[in-house]
Amino acid sequence: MIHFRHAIVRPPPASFAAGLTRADLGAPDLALARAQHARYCAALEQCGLALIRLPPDEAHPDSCFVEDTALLTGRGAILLRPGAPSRQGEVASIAAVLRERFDELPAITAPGTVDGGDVCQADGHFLIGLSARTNVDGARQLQDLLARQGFTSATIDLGDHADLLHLKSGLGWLGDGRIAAVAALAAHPALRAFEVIPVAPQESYAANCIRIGRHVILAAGHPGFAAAVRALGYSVLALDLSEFRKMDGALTCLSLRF
Ligand code: CIR
Repeated sequence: MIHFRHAIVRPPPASFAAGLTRADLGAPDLALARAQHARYCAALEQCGLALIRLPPDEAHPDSCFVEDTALLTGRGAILLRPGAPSRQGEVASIAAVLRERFDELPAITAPGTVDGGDVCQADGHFLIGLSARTNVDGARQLQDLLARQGFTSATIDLGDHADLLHLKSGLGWLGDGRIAAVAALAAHPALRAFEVIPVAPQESYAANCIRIGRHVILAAGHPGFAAAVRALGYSVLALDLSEFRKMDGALTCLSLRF
């Protein structure tokens, strides 16, 4: 999807630095993270979205990464089950918000696990990454639930790409049949039907981008990819995400758009 009206967001809690990370970039600065989050929210509003702002969830250091808890497809909502045990408690408060807006709320159940960061919607088709967070059982459950909503789907095994935490750490839907992808994923058969916009190795963090209407939000500091996106005719909004990157987070994970 590229047309959204709403987004659910939640600022980083005071416990943010205690979250999970594999990045070796040092501890995040909470005040700067909150300022970057505020700028992120402003960018979503600039793209025309109405924000549903949840209070910080102190019990869950990674709770600002709301994307991993649910999937909103344009045809319905699905509750996910994050692969990291420390994050599974994040789902309940998101479920309460979604229950007010969606009549049905099916859920991924144990032993299945799915992180939203492993799910990339490309119009009527979904790409699902099999990763350290999303297992085969969870992916199968998700594929069944998506089929009931009339969507097709395919899986991409990230087993050989340990540097990618999630599928969307390495690719992003640009709309118009286009997917931005790092070299490790660009030639995957599951992407054959799409026009792949390559993301250079030194700019791989930029692959996680968000298309909304005529805008593409991307991480600042990636001039090559920004120029490629502009050349496609999109308007680029570049945001500094340094403090979220320290916690293995990127753009898409900071909101649930619908
Ligand atoms: C985690 O490891 O779960 C968080 N520190 C980062 C999650 C980022 N989520 C995403 O990219 N969808």
